[in-house]
Amino acid sequence: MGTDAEQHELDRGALMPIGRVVELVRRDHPTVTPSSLRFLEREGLLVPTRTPGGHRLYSEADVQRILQIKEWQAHRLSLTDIKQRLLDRDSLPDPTALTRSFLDQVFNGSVEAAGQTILAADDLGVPLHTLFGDVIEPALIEIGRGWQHGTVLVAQEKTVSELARDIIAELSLRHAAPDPQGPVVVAACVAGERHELGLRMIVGLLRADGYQVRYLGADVETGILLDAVRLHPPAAVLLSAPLGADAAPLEETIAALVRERGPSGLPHIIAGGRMAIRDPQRVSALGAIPVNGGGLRVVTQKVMRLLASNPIGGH
Ligand code: B12
Repeated sequence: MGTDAEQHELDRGALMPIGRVVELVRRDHPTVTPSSLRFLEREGLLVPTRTPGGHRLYSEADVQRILQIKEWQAHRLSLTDIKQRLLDRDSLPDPTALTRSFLDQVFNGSVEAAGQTILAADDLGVPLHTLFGDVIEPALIEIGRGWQHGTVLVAQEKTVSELARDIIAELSLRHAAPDPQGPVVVAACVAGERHELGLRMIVGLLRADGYQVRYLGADVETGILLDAVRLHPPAAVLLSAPLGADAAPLEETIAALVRERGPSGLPHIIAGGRMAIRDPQRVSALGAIPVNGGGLRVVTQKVMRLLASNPIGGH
């Protein structure tokens, strides 16, 4: 769980000197030194840019690459295997092409092969937020468009969304790194909301970032959510709320949380989903923080920032 300043540094694509990179990588791999980075470079695994004066500068992609190499080394992969994996990864299609090949396989080939396409990209170290935000989310949006225009049957749409659900579940488990001291988050789609894949992916990214998430799934009645809140007092509750004239499920859920915890003991209540996109004012008026816009990656960053500022059990 990095600081805001670090995230900002990575977000704006700043190039970093070797000392800064060592500092960042050491958080997960304490034995890293400037000379071990220079070794990776001599082995041809890494090519930092150079200032006119010859100093090495590393991009965010370089840092991610180093983290990946270190992880593979921790799993005792040989340098030869690591080189091969990096070569395979470098020759992977970009996320847009991966989305295309995933959908082509679902429609014209086998569902299992489509799933393996994404899992293989994960094996090669494509970041989870890329697989979720740049591959799976666009695939689902495209399916929705096809369904709306009558070119995709409901049966096809369901096949893709069920497959996406399986993949998201598998990747979330692979990457979960819960910090036992870290904050607990309860997440659910309110009653009536069956679109759960967006929240499921956010949950996966939070788990990978150390959060302990109790995820309850789609269409969750208020009483069930309250039981989860009693069992695992959360620092935040994430709710997905549908669009529609009826705001009652969200309103009822928030009112029940207020009764349960009292206004001063309330966790952050963060609401996303269609209602937060179309009518954020209404979400605020109901007592939740609306989070919307910019796609999965941006939405998850916004949630993480809110969680980091949480007054209850924050970190
Ligand atoms: C798969 C799907 C379904 C599946 C859902 C399966 C599942 N397990 O989730 C099923 C078959 C159940 C379904 C049903 C329906 N669907 Co549907 N569905 C989709 C589809 C194709 C993909 C949804 C998806 O996962 N998208 C990808 C995720 C990542 O995006 P997302 O859900 O919008 O989430 C984003 C944000 O909202 C946010 N977010 C979501 N939850 C949360 C929670 C928090 C806390 C935060 C911070 C953020 C957040 O995170 C994401 C960031 O980008 C979309 C098409 C589309 N454009 O999305 C249609 C779509 C959403 N469905 C639609 C419709 C109309 C329906 C039905 C009414 C159809 C019907 N007549 O029965 C029902 C309603 C069911 C219900 N009661 O909820 C419309 C909605 C139109 C609108 N006005 O908003 C869409 C847009 C299709 C279309 N093009 O018209 N659907």
